[in-house]
Amino acid sequence: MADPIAEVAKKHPAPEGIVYAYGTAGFRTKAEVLDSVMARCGLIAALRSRALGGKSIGVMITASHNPPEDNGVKLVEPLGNMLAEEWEVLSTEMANKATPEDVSAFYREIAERFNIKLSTPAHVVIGRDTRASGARLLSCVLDGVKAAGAEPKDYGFLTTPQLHYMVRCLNTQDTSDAYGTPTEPGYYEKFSEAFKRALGGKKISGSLTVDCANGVGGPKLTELVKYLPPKDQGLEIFVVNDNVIKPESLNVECGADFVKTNQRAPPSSKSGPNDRCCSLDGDADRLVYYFKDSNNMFHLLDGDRIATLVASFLGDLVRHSGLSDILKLGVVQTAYANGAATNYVEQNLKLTVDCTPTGVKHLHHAAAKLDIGVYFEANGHGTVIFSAATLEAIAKHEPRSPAQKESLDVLKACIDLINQSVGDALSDMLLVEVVLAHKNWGPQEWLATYNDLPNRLLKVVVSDRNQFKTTDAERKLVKPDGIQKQIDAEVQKVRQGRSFARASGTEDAVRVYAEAATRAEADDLARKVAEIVK
Ligand code: 16G
Ligand code: ZN
Repeated sequence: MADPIAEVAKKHPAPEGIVYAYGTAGFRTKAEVLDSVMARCGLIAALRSRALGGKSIGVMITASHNPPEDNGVKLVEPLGNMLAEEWEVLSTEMANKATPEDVSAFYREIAERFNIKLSTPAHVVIGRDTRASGARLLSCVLDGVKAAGAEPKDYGFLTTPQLHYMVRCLNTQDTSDAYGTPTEPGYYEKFSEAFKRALGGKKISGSLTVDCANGVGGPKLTELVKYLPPKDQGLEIFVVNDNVIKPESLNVECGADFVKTNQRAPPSSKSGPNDRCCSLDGDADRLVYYFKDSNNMFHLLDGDRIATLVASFLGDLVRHSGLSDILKLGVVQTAYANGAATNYVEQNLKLTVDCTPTGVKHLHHAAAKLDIGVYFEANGHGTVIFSAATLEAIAKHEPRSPAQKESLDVLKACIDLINQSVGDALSDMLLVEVVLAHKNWGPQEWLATYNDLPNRLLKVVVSDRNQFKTTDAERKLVKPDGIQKQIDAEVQKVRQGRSFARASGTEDAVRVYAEAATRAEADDLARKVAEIVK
């Protein structure tokens, strides 16, 4: 009898000489060499579903902010979390098997190792961004899923957070933790309804221009807007850079990564002084805000700013609801967070700050240990998570005054407004708008909360980035020997200096970050540290 696993591996052979790795954001590389990886991810997803008794596992086909010719894939756990680490390793091993027979043997080996009965029903849920290669890669995933005898559910185009949402909804349906209706209208209804409640009758001043990176966020935001309150009672949104008909324009001169990296608005931007603007990335899981002041100066309000804004607001709500004795709020950042942001959270907001290595899963893990964990990377990835005990305490809490009730109602609405399955640029954006409306702030007031230290990020090409080993949440190098000492010596020479170097998880390079009291000192420090690691 034919072996369907070997057959599908034969249909999508692995190109020779390429070593694949399931990295911080799944597999990601040039789309033309991903067919075999996609088919094998279909197999792994089916096995993972079976290992969890048939729960739905997500497969998202996207390369986020990467150029249009790239693509990638990541797997999503039943509640919307990132794939368990052990299964990342299995995925890598599967992707690198040489022959169809090796693939088939490894498939059976995994089943044996985890006591998986291959006759158990399996469910795999798939979404993709708008890249030209998406349709072909989807068919490869479907081939893998079907070869494994699993049932695929293809949602077509979705943002990454929408796919996470669908997975969580499907797995919680008909339980007391039901997250929502696993459909696109279900998603828009849930978040727009929470947005209305969270606004609590407050007015939003001015409009918001949203740059969608010419990616999947564009059409999805246009759809979401239809569910939001009419603009005179809610928010006027202008959707720009939403051309998904021309996939070669994805992330080109626009999007959150462009704005954060270049520290400037997309060249196509026509916004005027003090107009609120924000940018999504190619799969709408990153968000940054910005504006031009009356002198035409550009100001970025990045992930650090979103974290501080949201933490200050949620902290106030917890206090004003009468919950501050029992609920502790904390902020989780990475070493890339601006020192001024860290300082502001500790000194002004009087909240704890944890620092973790780069990558959503590390921040998420640390935030999950808090009652209310606000986590954002400076690049705009992030969300807020509430522990089960926190949700219960909030649900049970009896307000002692109308003012407490009002705060409690807004707090509850915010919980519903924040996508609990993963960081979501669309939901984060609505949350920022709610906070600004309650504080009656424009971008200027938001910016005025603290002054960023000038900083510089450099990419250094080295002969072997794997030599660079870090400790202390990537803030110190332990290898190569002696380098950290030299970095420390340079840091000492500038005012308010801080610098670190780490191997990138997504590119073949070492990244150097430096900040200091002045632009000249920050630039100089970055250059010196780059020289040291070179
Ligand atoms: C991945 C991570 C992102 C991180 C980036 C760092 C996820 C979903 N994505 O894109 O959070 O900021 O890698 O890239 O975790 P780097 O290692 O090249 O600096
Ligand atoms: Zn992304």
